[in-house]
Amino acid sequence: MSSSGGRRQWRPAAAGLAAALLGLGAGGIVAAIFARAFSPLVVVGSAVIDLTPGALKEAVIRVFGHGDKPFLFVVLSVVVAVVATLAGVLEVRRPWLGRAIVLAGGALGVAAALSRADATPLSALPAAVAGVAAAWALAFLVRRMPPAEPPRAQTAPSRRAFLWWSAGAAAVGLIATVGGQLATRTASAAANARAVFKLPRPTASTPPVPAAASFDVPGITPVITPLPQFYRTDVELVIPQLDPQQWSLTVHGLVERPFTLTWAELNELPMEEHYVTLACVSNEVGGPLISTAKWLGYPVRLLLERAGVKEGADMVYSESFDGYTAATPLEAMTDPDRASLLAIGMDGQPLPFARGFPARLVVPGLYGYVSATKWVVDLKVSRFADQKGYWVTQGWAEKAPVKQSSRIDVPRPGRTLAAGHQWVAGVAWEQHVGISKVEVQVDDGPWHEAELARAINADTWVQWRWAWDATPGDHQLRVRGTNAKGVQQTSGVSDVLPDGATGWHTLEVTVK
Ligand SMILES: Nc1nc2c(c(=O)[nH]1)N[C@H]1C(S)=C(S)[C@@H](COP(=O)(O)O)O[C@H]1N2
Ligand SMILES: [Mo]
Repeated sequence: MSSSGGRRQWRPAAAGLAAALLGLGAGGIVAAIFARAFSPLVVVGSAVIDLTPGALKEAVIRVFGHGDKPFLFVVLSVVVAVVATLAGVLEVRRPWLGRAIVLAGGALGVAAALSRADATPLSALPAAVAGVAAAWALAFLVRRMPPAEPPRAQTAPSRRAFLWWSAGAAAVGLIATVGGQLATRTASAAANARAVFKLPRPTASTPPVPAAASFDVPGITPVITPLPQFYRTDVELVIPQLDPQQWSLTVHGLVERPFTLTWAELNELPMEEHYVTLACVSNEVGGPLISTAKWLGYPVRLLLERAGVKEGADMVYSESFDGYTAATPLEAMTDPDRASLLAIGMDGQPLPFARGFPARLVVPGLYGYVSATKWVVDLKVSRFADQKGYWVTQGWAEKAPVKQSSRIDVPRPGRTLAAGHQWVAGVAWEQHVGISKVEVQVDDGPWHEAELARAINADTWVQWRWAWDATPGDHQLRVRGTNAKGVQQTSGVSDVLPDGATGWHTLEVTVK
């Protein structure tokens, strides 16, 4: 049980781990006070996201869905634990070697923090404090480590003291970590601002969702997605909380009259309301990364008119406060028949923080990665030949109109159903084009035309249902749509990369 350093083997590991916890806790507290969103693990995690190749990133999102960020934290925690253990073991063998590793970890955190687009010098403080505190704690604990074969009489108290110091450091670190998290989440200026913000009334309001838009079929996807169920994809590791007083939007680039719009100015502008279905390019056939909301905002077209777009431009390059970018075709933003919005409201509320508060883009008919920039602060009129958006640099397509698709929501795959009447139902979409027909096939039988609900507009999905007289046995159900131009949804299967999945959604059920 003795290591060559003459210490029990678990003790160096315990010292390393306790020191790491203490350091992370100290960093978390400093972050909560001085630099929200720059706690050490978060900045390293964000850097990892940035450095991960696009395909791997997509694979992780596909496997873990909304759990992609918890997964990243688990991986990071394991890495930190392994390195901390190693630092403990090495520090015992050679003083300063472990501390050097810990300080190098802190330096890595500092570099990661300063690499963020929204970093200030203060952003480096949490990781720096974490590194120094962990190094100091490591030396402190190793000094209190009892030798392996001390005189018998002194063994018990000395061992116990080490145990207490280690456990104490670890506990303080954990409490500080949790405390830092709680402090970060509550009572920020942004949270207060959002809480008191009264959404302006739309000057052009849309009629309420017609009753005929919804079928009374248990389990069918509601036409308007309840906010907590609205899919979410973004690269931001912690949800940004921008103070609208600090927010502004600059419109510049290939324009005659560049300008900057403040939050107060934006709220004076006449707002429009539109129902729009937003979709992620990473949505597999039959997948969940698509949702619908009522958006409130100011037409981007009018912002561009005010700026005066110059000859030769074909793209609008939007940037979020932290450097995320998207390149959107100019014509989608200037078309008076397309409700491209600088949105500030969602379903009658200010945008939730996770949705881009105070403002984001919503462009009907284009996948979110080329259009729906959240926390948007900059619109640069540009040319596709000159600049690429974030995901396009990772191998995704430059132009990404939403592809026609349809999904079976009822019954769920793998279900066992009773014979007789069963609804087969779901949603179909091709935003900004619309759907004219949906058909369902059982096994290799004929295609049956489903009943279509009333579409709210061509920018939203539409519900469909078909009454199935289910017969006992194992069955395969399949759906396909036809768009408003008469074009049938392709049966050709393609992957989500580079510009969206295609194919007919197919699932199996058992009828008893
Ligand atoms: N700032 C920022 N905006 C972003 C993204 C992002 O990662 N960061 N992701 C885009 C992608 S890929 C999609 S599909 C939509 C998703 O919007 P939602 O999370 O509100 O559903 O936001 C877009 N806007
Ligand atoms: Mo997306």
